[in-house]
Amino acid sequence: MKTQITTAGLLSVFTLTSLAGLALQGDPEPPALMVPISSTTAPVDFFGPAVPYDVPAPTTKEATAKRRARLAAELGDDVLIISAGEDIEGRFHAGALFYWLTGVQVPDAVLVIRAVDGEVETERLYLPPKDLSHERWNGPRLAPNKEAIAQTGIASVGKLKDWRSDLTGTEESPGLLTKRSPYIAGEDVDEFIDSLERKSRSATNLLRALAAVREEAEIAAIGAAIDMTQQALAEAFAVVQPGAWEFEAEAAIESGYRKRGAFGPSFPSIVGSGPNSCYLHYRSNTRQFQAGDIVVMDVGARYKNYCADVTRTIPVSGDFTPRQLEVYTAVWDASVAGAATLKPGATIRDAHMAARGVLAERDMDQYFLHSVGHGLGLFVHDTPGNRGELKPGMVVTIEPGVYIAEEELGVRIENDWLITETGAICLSNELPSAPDELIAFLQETRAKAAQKVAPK
Ligand SMILES: [Mn+2]
Repeated sequence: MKTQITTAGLLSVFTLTSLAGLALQGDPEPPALMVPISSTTAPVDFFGPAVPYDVPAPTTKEATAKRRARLAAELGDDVLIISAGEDIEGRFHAGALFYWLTGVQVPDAVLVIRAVDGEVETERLYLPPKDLSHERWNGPRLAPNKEAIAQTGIASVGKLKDWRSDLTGTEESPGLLTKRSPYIAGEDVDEFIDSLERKSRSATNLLRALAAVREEAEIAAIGAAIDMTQQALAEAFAVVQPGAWEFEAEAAIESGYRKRGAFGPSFPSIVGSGPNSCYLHYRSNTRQFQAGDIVVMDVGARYKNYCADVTRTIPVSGDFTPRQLEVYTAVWDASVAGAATLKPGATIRDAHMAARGVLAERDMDQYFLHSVGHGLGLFVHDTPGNRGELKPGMVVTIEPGVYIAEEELGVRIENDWLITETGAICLSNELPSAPDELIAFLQETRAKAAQKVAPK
């Protein structure tokens, strides 16, 4: 995406591809963004060296304080209990909604907020104790002390072992839990509340809805995740050749994220060639590419806790067969029709029906097996769902697909869109997806890669 978007900058964004140009139909003025984007990252460079991204952190203590205040307004007089989640394996990242509220990356940590009259009455972060032996093995970890209060801006911190007793209290000193229903999120807090036989409600949908209209810095982080995903896909384009393997393309993609500063993939990378192009969530990535195959790559980086989700489908041989082009063009036209519906007040379902209508005209709708898109941000599949109203500042994907198993021919095209006050702008349009532009870019990418490995 063009992250440097000003009113003038929008025009150049829209002229980049025909898909982005959609947002200008019947609209002589470039649409104003409700959320200005002021990131300083450069436009996507596909052929230069990989440079780590550095966009401002979206989850600062100032941002999380505002988010907790907005949450309290929704809680009224209720209590929210949310946990960071377990450190199961690999590199820990806290549950996205916990992190959104705290900016804290400590396994098992718990946040309790009690609201009164729609304002934060008590907020306390519970952390494991200072443990130098643990830190010797694993590195520094935030502990329950003044430093944690200063760093997080959360009014009070406690020891992890105390959060249950603080909630329930004793007969002499009543705890934080009121007779009203607490909102909860996280398995261990679920079990605890169950053990008290108190009624509770899941906090997940409430928090997702609160977070769905993204802040300026969140949009910049999503944009960076999308940009590095496009770059990583372009690098994989050069790897996809007859005789190479699906896992080699996967390795190029995930290396492409990491060397640019991403946490890693935001979901298991899908690289499905030939028959595997028709398995929607194929992820073993173990087949050897053959000339004439088509390959679906549905992938996305996670960066500063925000997700990208971009799909490109390319021919292994470097050009589509006539039949592949026919199907690809139908999916492309469906994606254009779907994206054209995006605007405040519309829904993903509207986009779905528009895309399905195009595929029905080509007699391909029976091969369209999933919804046309979803919200994107803290989660790969985020709010809004199919029927949630789109609002300026939301980010959604549009990803129609046609999967003809008997022909080993699956095609999916996925782009990410920011909803504006009057329509939407494409955040993933620097990596082409229109049929002609895609093939031209694929061939250019391979030619450049071949030059790099040519003997001197
Ligand atoms: Mn998707």
